[in-house]
Amino acid sequence: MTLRHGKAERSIQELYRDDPERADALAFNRRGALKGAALAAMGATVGAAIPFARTMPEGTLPALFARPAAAQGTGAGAGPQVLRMDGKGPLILQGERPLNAETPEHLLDEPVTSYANFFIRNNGGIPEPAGDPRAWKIRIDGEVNAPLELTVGELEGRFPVVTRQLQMECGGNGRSFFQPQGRGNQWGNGAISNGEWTGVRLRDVLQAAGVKDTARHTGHFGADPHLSGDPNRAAISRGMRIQKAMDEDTLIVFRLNGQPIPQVHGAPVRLLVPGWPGSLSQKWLTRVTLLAQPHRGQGMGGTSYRVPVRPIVPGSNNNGADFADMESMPVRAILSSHAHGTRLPAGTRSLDLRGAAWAGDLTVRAVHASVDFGATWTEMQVAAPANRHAWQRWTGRVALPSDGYYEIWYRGTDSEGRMQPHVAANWNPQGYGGNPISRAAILVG
Ligand SMILES: Nc1nc2c(c(=O)[nH]1)N[C@H]1C(S)=C(S)[C@@H](COP(=O)(O)O)O[C@H]1N2
Ligand SMILES: [Mo]
Repeated sequence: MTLRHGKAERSIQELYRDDPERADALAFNRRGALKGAALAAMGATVGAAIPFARTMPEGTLPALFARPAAAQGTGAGAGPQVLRMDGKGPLILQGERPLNAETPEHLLDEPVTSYANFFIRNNGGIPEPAGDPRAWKIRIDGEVNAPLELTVGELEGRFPVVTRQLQMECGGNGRSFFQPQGRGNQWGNGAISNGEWTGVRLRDVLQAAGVKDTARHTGHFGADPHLSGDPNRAAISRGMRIQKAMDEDTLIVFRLNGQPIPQVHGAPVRLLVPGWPGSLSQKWLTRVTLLAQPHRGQGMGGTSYRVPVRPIVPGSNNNGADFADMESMPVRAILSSHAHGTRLPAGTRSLDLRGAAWAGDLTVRAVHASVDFGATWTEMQVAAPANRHAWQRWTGRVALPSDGYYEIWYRGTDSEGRMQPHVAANWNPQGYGGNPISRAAILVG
């Protein structure tokens, strides 16, 4: 179906892509409601009648077209590139050098994320597997009374071993929702995992070395090579305030889901710093140093993992000098029961929805879903987390009045009452903290 636009006739989809404002003005006829020919055109383009056309918002691209091709498992246009790797599911390949892959939301349907569906985020190369994993050494130094060198075997023998479900989310999760685009992998909502990790508390290990009063920050080091091959450059080396290092859920882990950690996820040991940017969870861990000042490693300072304290003009240049480090990640809900672009049989009149939600160091108070473009919202049931810093699963049912094109909108609210916003807010050059309300397109009939 086409809309008249000057001399040329173009599909509304093309028009939305090339000139969204003009497309919107034409489709909505500048009266804020889809009517007549425009309604028919929009319906034909999305492939069905639109039962809630009355509340379809002007100025918002239909979800069917809005979600970037790389972030949708199905749907129109060039399909995403799929990761091919032993033991891994069909993750969305974000890049091969470094290797990065995102989990489509509908594959995050397991309460505990399996290796197959665990997203991959690398900044450098992947090191060769250790010959003897238990002999791998990590060093604790800096502002401590007595620097320590410990093998993985010693870690496991010397400190209490704990097993926890912990969510780990890339600091750039949701980056693709920013306008204009932020620099980096264009993640949808799928750079998140909730593994069952086994290890020892970082706190116990630091205390064994004797934490000096001067210790205020950590610095983390790993064995992965920088892409340039320069041995003097770190792929990534981040650090955090000592308070987070002393949290009982901040671990040095050596098992994922009861098995040795797979190589791509940081074997044989890594940090697991739940609720804060995933970049703090150093893989192939070799050293943690304690510092009086913030660490100055790769990925610290400037605009890296930092967000504006006062909003800046979207798209503007900013060196991030007065930004603040990202710490606890913002609330986000995912939908795992239905893939974006799913077609359901004619006559389907209700949907049983399922998903997960999390909110950094906080918990999730509520998840709501809407099938009428946000005019009304249905509260979902949100389960308690398996333990602190685990994600929370949610379920609920929504009613569909007739066949047609729907968008399932879903949004979380954290334990302090903060809700996911309508658009990615607090724009920043590298696109951190984008957690707008999500939308999945569903066709019935
Ligand atoms: N050594 C090392 N650790 C690292 C990284 C890396 O590139 N090198 N990437 C970080 C980032 S940005 C994220 S989001 C998580 C991803 O962990 P995963 O690949 O196991 O999912 O690892 C973090 N730890
Ligand atoms: Mo990340």
